[in-house]
Amino acid sequence: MNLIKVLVLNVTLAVACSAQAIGTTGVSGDFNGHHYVELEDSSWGDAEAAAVSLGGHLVSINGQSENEFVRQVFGSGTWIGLMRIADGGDTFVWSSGDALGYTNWSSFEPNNSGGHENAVELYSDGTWNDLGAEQLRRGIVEISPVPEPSVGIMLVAGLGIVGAMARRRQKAA
Ligand SMILES: [Ca+2]
Ligand SMILES: [Ca+2]
Repeated sequence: MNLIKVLVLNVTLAVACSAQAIGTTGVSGDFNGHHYVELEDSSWGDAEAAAVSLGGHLVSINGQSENEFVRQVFGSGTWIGLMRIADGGDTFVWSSGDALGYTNWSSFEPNNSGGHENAVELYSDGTWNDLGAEQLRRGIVEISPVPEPSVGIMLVAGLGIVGAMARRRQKAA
């Protein structure tokens, strides 16, 4: 997890010579309880930094249905959260820290053309291509809901307090 953060930071620093706020396009959607927001064109590193500032990460596509949702709502020319962890390496990770399971590479991809294709974009057919992180694409942000204390937990805690008060009253009697 920390390693990923350091790597993301490295990519961010390498790509972002001048930090500038990346705006949103106004296109957004919801899938499986998660909220998705589209960013304006930027490098992959700037897009991931903007995603973090919005409380999420670039999208981690965890299955075919999520891939199809992203393709339909946001289309091609978009960054997803997948990144190559080392120049020339074969290992890709999600910037969110999600485990990499489902993949949907385009034919002959990832080809690492030129040796520095360390970021991943979505094609119009929903397949994936590794691409230089300095290229400009619309980042897709995935924001997971913040867990709230459940009613059940609050109820148990409340009963505990009532129980303690009852015991104290018994002792006093
Ligand atoms: Ca996801
Ligand atoms: Ca490629």
